[in-house]
Amino acid sequence: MYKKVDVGKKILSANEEYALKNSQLLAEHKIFCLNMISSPGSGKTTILTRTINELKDKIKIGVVEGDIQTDLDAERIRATSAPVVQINTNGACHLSAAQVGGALENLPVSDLDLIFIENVGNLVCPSAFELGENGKIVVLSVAEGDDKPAKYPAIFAKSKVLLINKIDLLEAVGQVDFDIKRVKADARKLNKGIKIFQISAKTGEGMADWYEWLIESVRNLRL
Ligand SMILES: Nc1nc2c(ncn2[C@@H]2O[C@H](COP(=O)(O)OP(=O)(O)O)[C@@H](O)[C@H]2O)c(=O)[nH]1
Ligand SMILES: [Mg+2]
Repeated sequence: MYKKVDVGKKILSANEEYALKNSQLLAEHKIFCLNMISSPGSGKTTILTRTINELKDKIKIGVVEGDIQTDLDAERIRATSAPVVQINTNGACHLSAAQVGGALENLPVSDLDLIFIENVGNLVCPSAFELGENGKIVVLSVAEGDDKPAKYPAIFAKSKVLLINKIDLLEAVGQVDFDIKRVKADARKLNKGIKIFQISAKTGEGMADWYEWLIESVRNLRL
C-alpha cells in the first residue's frame, strides 16, 4: 500500500533552481533586472544603447547579451561604456538561468542599479524560461504586423511592459498593416496590467515615459 504524502513543496526544475539563485543575488544587491524578448530586428539593442546613453547620469546599467553567435551586440553596448557580458548559445533559441548566473559573476553587481538581459531573438522559446528577472519586456516593431499578440500570446501574457518600437515608420507601414489599437487591445486582453509605450529608438520619440518607468521601478526597489 502506498500513501500519498503532500510535502507541500514544489519541486523545482534545474532551470528554476538557477533562476531562484539569480533572483536572490539580484535582491541582495537591490538590482532591478529586466529580460528583453522579441523577434530578431525589432530594435532591442538600439533601445538599450539609447536608454543607457540617456540615463547614464541617473542609473547604473549593466547588460547581459544573449545571441546564438557573435558578440556584435555586446560591442554596440560596450561603445556606451556600460559593463556587458556576451553569452553565445551556439544554436539554442533562448538563454538559460544557468548561463545568466555565469554572466552575473562577470558583472560588477555591487555597482549596478539595473541589469538588462537581451534574450535571443525569438518570440517563443525565451518566454518559457525564467531567468530570475523582475520582469519581462516584450518588444514589437511596427513592421512585424499587428497580429503578433494574438499569434504569440504567451510572451504578451507574461510581460510587464510592451514596447511598440519603430513608430517613426508607422506612416510608411500604414494603418491597415499595423493597427496600433488592435495591438494594444489584444495585448491587454491577454494581460490586463501590461504597460505599453510607443517609442522610436531611432528618433527618441516616446522614450521619456519609458525612462520614467525605469527610474521609478529602480527607485521602488530601493525603498
Ligand atoms: N526606423 C527605425 N529603425 C530602428 C528603430 N530601432 C531599431 N531600428 C533598426 O532596426 C534594425 C535592428 O535593430 P537591433 O537593435 O539590432 O534589433 P534587435 O535584433 O532586436 O537587437 C537596425 O537596423 C536598427 O537601426 C526605430 O525605432 N526606427
Ligand atoms: Mg540585438
